[in-house]
Amino acid sequence: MRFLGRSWEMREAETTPEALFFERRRLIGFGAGALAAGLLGRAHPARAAAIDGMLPAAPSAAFHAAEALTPEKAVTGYNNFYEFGFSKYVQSASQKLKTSPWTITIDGLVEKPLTLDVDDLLKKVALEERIYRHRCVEAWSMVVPWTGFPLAEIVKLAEPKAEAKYLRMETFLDPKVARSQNAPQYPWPYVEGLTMAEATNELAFLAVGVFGKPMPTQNGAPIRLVVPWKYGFKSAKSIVRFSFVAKRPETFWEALGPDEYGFWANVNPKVAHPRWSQASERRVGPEDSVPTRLFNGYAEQVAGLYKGLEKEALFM
Ligand SMILES: Nc1nc2c(c(=O)[nH]1)N[C@H]1C(S)=C(S)[C@@H](COP(=O)(O)O)O[C@H]1N2
Ligand SMILES: [Mo]
Repeated sequence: MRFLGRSWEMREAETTPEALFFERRRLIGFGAGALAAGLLGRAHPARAAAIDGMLPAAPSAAFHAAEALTPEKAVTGYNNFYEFGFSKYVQSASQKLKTSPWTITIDGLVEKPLTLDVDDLLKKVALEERIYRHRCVEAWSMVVPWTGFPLAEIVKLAEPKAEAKYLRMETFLDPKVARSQNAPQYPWPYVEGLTMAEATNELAFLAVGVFGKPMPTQNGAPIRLVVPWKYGFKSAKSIVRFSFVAKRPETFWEALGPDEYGFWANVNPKVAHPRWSQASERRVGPEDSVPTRLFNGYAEQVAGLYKGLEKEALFM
């Protein structure tokens, strides 16, 4: 779906830096069969999900932003969700993903492995609305009211063993509904990871709604990560598995381009991406340029996580 004439679309063509990177990596095209499957797939009828009756959630007193919210149409109409295509306009293609029922597996080095539907997970947590800045590595940003619960709740439920050092998160894998997943040169499914200290930081959030409504598919329904001090690619969408592991997981983007999209990916205006500056960012909607802030303005909450790690590429 396009929002032709909107200011945030006028600024650029369909391809943006991350997408261009994808294109450069593309060695073989999509097979005709895969393309046909994508075109012929039909949207699933919506099924009543628990989240429908749980919104709107109370606004968080602690987590808000002084900035104006990004227009809802921009947040839900200008997305990165490469499973559904390399442009920003994946709203329509993503509707093929059936997001209810939705099974989530919590496994790995834990006392309490768990497989449950997202609806049952929602019964175990309290929802709140938090307004967070969202900064894509491509140097655009938004201010978004997410509804969800702390990622730390997953850690509490799972009771990780002492050997668990990282939390690995995995997006769904279904090439029949996600056209790009037919491209074998990419390391699908999308994987992201955090250290245990990051995963239990108060800012780390699992979002199930936005603007007081259930999460639209293109934003990562039914459940997606939001880690606002990191570049947007860390915030994996449509998660099906949380695994507690001993070794740092290799992430999707690290596997594709370790020199451009690293594991830590903390926002820093002083550390340029190899192909562009990160000093400022474009606020989608008003289209103004604002200075980028260290840790996206969340240094107070997260700077302490990185003491002793100064030798690592923390800002890539
Ligand atoms: N599974 C998955 N998660 C993903 C992505 C993706 O392509 N696939 N894109 C990431 C990137 S690059 C960004 S900037 C944000 C975009 O989130 P939004 O579309 O809700 O703004 O999602 C992140 N999570
Ligand atoms: Mo991004």
